[in-house]
Amino acid sequence: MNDFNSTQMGRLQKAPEFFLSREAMTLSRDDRRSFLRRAFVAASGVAAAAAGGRALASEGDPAILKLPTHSTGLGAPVAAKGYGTPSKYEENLQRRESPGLTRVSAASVSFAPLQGFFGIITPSGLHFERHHQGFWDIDPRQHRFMINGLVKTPKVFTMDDLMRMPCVSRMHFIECGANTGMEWGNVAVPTVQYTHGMLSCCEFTGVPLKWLLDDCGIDLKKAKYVLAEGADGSGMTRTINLANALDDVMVAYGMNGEMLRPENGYPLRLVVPGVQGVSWVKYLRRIEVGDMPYAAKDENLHYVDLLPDGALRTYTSIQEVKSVITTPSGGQVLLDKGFYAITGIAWSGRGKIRRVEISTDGGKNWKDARLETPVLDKCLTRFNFNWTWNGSDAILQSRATDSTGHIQPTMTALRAARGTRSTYHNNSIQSWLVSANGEVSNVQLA
Ligand SMILES: Nc1nc2c(c(=O)[nH]1)N[C@H]1C(S)=C(S)[C@@H](COP(=O)(O)O)O[C@H]1N2
Ligand SMILES: [Mo]
Repeated sequence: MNDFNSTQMGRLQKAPEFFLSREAMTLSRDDRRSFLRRAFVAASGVAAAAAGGRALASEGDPAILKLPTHSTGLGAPVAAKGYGTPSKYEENLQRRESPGLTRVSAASVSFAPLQGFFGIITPSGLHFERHHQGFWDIDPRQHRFMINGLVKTPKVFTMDDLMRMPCVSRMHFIECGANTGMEWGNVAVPTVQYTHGMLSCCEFTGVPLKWLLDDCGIDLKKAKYVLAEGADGSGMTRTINLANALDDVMVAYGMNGEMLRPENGYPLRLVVPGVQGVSWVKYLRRIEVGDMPYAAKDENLHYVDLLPDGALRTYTSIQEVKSVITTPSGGQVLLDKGFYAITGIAWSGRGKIRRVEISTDGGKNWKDARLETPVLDKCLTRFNFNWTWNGSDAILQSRATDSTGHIQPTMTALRAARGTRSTYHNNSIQSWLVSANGEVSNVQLA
């Protein structure tokens, strides 16, 4: 099953309204702008933008002068449910299925609302989803994990077996190889949620695969690859290089301090740092150690790049250096000229982010953004940049460089090398046009 159907996605261009609520769509244009101001202050951290706070006017601000009920009354004793939920004022912040993407039976995707995130950690309930055959909530007492193949002692582990072993916790990004796929064909989807939202970053907890392979007595003289297999019906099997398997790959049960969510592979998933999402096999039930690549279906047909001459590019799996500005980004509206904090995220499957540069003139001039800590291997890095908008058209771009020296290419450079027919592995520079009326849209530069 492919990650997208391009013709269906094409419709997105004509439906920029989907990210606005129904309420917003029925308001007049002026109302809509002020509505958006409120919506974005709440949902995406575009601060009461232009001024950065207002000087106290002589008549005062009723909102600060009046004592609200919450200052005089009794608050709720504890949250009603045993598990906390976000404020009702944040209900706009949701994962979304693309309205232009028809679900093919149970094969589906939901995109993470990157425009609303701070820092680098994706809240568990907003992690993107990609299911090739639907998702399950598997009873951990019934789940088994097996290691077989080129090992001295093949073993079957229960969740209890795994969870009493030594473990590690590490922060890593996961990105579907098809993330930003529509841009190849010049379909400028309207928001960063849809251009880059098959991306998330969490703290994962689990057992390094190497320790489990050692435990089973892996035959290091013969072993060259491992095969990872999921327990759902998607036939999700992936070949992983032994070098990765013995390095930072984890058999993980924890995500952001609690057990994995069902949609993200509960109770067990493979974490393959730096490698495209499809290799992060969910509902992990088996690792087989072998001496050849397994040539699984998704390694031959999908997640490979179609070159201009119609040939398929040799299979790749590392997610190359990439970045995107999340605010201001497509669909947002700047209300006034003046100061704005540009913010975004950068990542590389090869290591750390070394540098992020920002252009506000479509790539003519570049200036360094501030990288916020922590800056970790194969993890999102948050960047910020101070900008004063003069009120005329501006094209915002970010360009990341990683610790191996790789630099994000322009879309034009990437197309020159790889054509326009691919769906996968687009790590090019994203351009957001801020129009004089304040509206931000996705544009591709020639
Ligand atoms: N068992 C299983 N593992 C799977 C998949 C799946 O459908 N089944 N989808 C893969 C793909 S294509 C991606 S991008 C990631 C998505 O992980 P997420 O749903 O936790 O975001 O899981 C991968 N692992
Ligand atoms: Mo994917």
